[in-house]
Amino acid sequence: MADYFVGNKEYFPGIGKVVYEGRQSDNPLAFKYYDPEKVVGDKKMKDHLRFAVAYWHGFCADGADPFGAATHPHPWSIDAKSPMEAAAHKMDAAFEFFTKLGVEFYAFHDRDMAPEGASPAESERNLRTLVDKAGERQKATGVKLLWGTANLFTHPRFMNGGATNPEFGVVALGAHQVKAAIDATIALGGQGYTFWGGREGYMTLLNTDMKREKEHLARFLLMARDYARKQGFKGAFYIEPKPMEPTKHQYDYDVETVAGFLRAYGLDADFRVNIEANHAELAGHDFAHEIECAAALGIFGSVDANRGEPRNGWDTDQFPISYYETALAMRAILKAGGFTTGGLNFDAKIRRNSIDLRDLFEGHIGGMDAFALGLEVAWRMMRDGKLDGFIRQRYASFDSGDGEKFERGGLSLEELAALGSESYGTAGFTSGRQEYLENLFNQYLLGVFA
Ligand code: XLS
Ligand code: NI
Ligand code: NI
Repeated sequence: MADYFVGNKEYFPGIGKVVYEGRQSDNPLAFKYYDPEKVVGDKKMKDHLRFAVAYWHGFCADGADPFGAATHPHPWSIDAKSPMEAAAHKMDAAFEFFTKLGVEFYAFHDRDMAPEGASPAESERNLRTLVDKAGERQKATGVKLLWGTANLFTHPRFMNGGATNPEFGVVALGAHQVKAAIDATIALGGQGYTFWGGREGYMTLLNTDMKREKEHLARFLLMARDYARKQGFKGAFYIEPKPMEPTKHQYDYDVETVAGFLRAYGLDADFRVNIEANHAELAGHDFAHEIECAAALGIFGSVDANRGEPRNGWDTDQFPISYYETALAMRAILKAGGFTTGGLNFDAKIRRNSIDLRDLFEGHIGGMDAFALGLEVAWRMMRDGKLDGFIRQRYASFDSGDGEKFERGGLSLEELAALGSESYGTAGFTSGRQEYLENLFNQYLLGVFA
């Protein structure tokens, strides 16, 4: 094994293990709310939150944007003599980061971890070599794989799509990559496998057979599922909804759309959704809305934790910082029963002009603190039960009598209509009390009910 595969260099010198110091701490490199071992309700914080770091943003994205070149230092690629050596160094940096930050999980795309080779076979060999190294690093550090995925959007060959490409040859090349990425995910004990269809959509209907493309996507997913199950994969498959970008329209628009698609093609038993906060916003939804939708449909899986910039119409992938939003999201997650295979993956990047190595730590620390506090607030609300009690009460007329009969399908429209004339004048005049509930929510947020 080449020397560069035995990592010994420190890439984040001067930064030690990030620890919990409490809300009074003025140490920017300490947690203010995230106290991994603290028990909240039935579980430790770390087991509720299951934080993951995204390999692509942390160690691959370099600050380049459509208007300017890379700005991030990436010390791990400076002395590398080959793309494979650079990938090995990058992995050392990544695992150093995971362990110093104290996250238990990470997520990656095939091409984040290993460079594309001169042929599909060489690309697969490259990936296997790096997967072996990742396996060793996982064993040595205890860090686990939340999910793996394949990148079917960066290479120019995917400019017209991956699984929905109008050329069969490209679909087949995509399958080669997905098969290898599934193998990699299984080899690393991944708890999930994600499909984000960045280019599975269209730029104009003038050149698109939408029906055919969607059928191809479904066929591709069925094949991937069957292959993974045959190889013994027990984890969850996730579809990550996003309405657009880079395509004008992405088929996996939002949770409801994905749910309909999964049912239409018989994929609903194996697939769940990986909900990204910024994507929810692009679809015109609240983050918590998407989580509640998924929970109601029984397909809640995992979360890409980030935030958008509401005045920008693209995926800015910023670190989450709003306690209000994280509290609403954690409430929805707790209501959904919490995570099983999924977790909170920081699909978030530091800004182009954040060029110190500590910035990556500080971004994650802020995000982890935001969710830790969100969890505490959500737990307070659940335990106290005022909000849930209010909601239950609001629907109480369906708990017994004719309401209950209606719910279980025991009334015809004629019967229902007859009951309608009886409730005339009395039903319909109950306040939704939104203002009271919003104020109550703020009291939980401020720790008044602790
Ligand atoms: C892009 C997506 C992507 C997926 C993984 O918008 O969020 O990063 O999470 O392919
Ligand atoms: Ni994402
Ligand atoms: Ni995204």
